[in-house]
Amino acid sequence: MHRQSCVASLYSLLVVTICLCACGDSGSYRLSWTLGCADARGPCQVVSVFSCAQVGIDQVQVEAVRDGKASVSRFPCFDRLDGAKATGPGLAAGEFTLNVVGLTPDGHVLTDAVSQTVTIPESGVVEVSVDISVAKQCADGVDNDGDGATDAFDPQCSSADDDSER
Ligand SMILES: [Ca+2]
Ligand SMILES: [Ca+2]
Repeated sequence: MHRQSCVASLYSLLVVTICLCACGDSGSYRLSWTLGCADARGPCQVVSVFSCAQVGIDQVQVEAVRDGKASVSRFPCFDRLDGAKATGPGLAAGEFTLNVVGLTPDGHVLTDAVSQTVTIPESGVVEVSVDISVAKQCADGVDNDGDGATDAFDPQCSSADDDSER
């Protein structure tokens, strides 16, 4: 009898613990991204790590801002399991502004921020998608034409604003 109730309480403790870890009581965002679809300068759909590497992006940084406070998360630009998608951290329910940028392999901000307002639910996720505009070819840290010279070192680049290494 005693053992049974002990097992029962252990079991309910386990259920509560699992629920605290897995259920949570906060929602988040589920973000998917494309690269340079809008201006037709990027690969648009991200199908591999190469889609990201060819425009110099290694990670996607998301800043979730509310009342001047920001929660910053970084995700791989292309995840082997998740692709060009990521689930954000637990956030309080309500309206947030998401500022999304692409980062270089050494963690510098490479792209202009794209901002989107979302309403985080009490639980579960709100689906969001953004199109990240890519950097100019002469400022993306990539040897775009494969001639061994990158950006300012490429004689074909007239300035950092030049969008062609060719
Ligand atoms: Ca380049
Ligand atoms: Ca080059």
